[in-house]
Amino acid sequence: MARDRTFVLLKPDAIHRGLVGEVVGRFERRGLKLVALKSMRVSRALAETYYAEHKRKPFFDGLVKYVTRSPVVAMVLEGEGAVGVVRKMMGTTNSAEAEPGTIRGDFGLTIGRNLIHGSDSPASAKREIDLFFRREELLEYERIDEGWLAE
Ligand code: 3AN
Repeated sequence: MARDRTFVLLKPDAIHRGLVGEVVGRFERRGLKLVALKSMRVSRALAETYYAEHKRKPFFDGLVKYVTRSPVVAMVLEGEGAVGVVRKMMGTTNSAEAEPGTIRGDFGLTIGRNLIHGSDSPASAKREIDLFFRREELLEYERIDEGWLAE
C-alpha cells in the first residue's frame, strides 16, 4: 500500500454543525486510513504559522479568528494519492461553487465558512502534519480491507 499522507482540519463550523461523523465517514468509506485524529483548540500562534502564506491577504484576521474561536478536529489520512483524493472530496475553496457530492458542495454555502481544510501538496501535508501532531501520535496499523483497495 502507498503511504501517501495528507492533513485534514475540520473547522469550527463543521464541529458546531454536527458534521464530524459524516465527513470522517466519507474518508473511511473511501478507503483512507485514519493515522491520527484529535479534537483540539488552535492557539493564535499556531493559526498564524499554519496560515502564514495568507498573512497579507485581507481575509487573514477573519480566518485566524474563525479557526481559533472554537474547537477543531485535526486528522492525518493515508492512502494512495491521499492529497489529491481528499482535495477532490472537499470541493473548491468557495463552497458556493463547489460541486454537489463534495463536502463543501453538500454542506457549505460560503467561502468564509467552508468547513474543512486539506493539504494542497505532499510538501504542505508534511509541514501541516508536523505542525499539528507529535510523531508518536501517528499510529501504525493495518486496515482489514487493505488488500482489496489496491492491486
Ligand atoms: P483551500 O482551503 O481550499 O486550500 P486556500 O488555501 O486558498 O484554500 O485558503 C485557505 C483558507 O482561507 C480557506 N479554506 C478559506 O477558509 C480562507 N479563504 C481563502 N480565500 C478567502 C476569501 N476570499 N475570503 C475569506 N476566506 C478565504
